[in-house]
Amino acid sequence: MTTNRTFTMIKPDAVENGHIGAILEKISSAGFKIVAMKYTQLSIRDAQEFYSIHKERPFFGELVEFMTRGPIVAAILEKDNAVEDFRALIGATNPAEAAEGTIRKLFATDIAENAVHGSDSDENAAIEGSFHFSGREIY
Ligand code: RTP
Ligand code: MG
Repeated sequence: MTTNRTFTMIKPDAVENGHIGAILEKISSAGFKIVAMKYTQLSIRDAQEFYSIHKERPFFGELVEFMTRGPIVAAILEKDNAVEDFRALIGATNPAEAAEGTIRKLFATDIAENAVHGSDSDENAAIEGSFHFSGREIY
């Protein structure tokens, strides 16, 4: 099942800017089915663990501060080829380099505050989904 799923977060910037509805509409229109979803806020410890792969990067402190400053929407999405297709839907990390029509092109602020997260592999999709949801929260 995990190969047909990915994990996403609508990040604090997009929530603050009122883009939850528009982003969910793009996700649904692209054929993704929401199988789990919650409105929540990451603690500093949560963000440090979730992004631990980046802990040596110069932007790590800024990333943790950003991701914890307000609520997010976390969701597990299902679709054939979910991980790759969702990365295509959100666009490049830096919105200035993101393709026209992608979620980051439309809604991101800059390379740091880039509106959405998308898992980068099937393995990470499964890890990240379980980080946020128990089995009873996935339908
Ligand atoms: P994500 O994991 O959130 O889907 O983003 P991504 O794969 O496109 O990018 P990644 O390299 O995994 O970076 C994770 C997040 O860290 C922030 N970032 N800031 N200031 C900077 O240069 C910088 N670079 C990355 C972004 O929020 C990025 O999405
Ligand atoms: Mg990433």
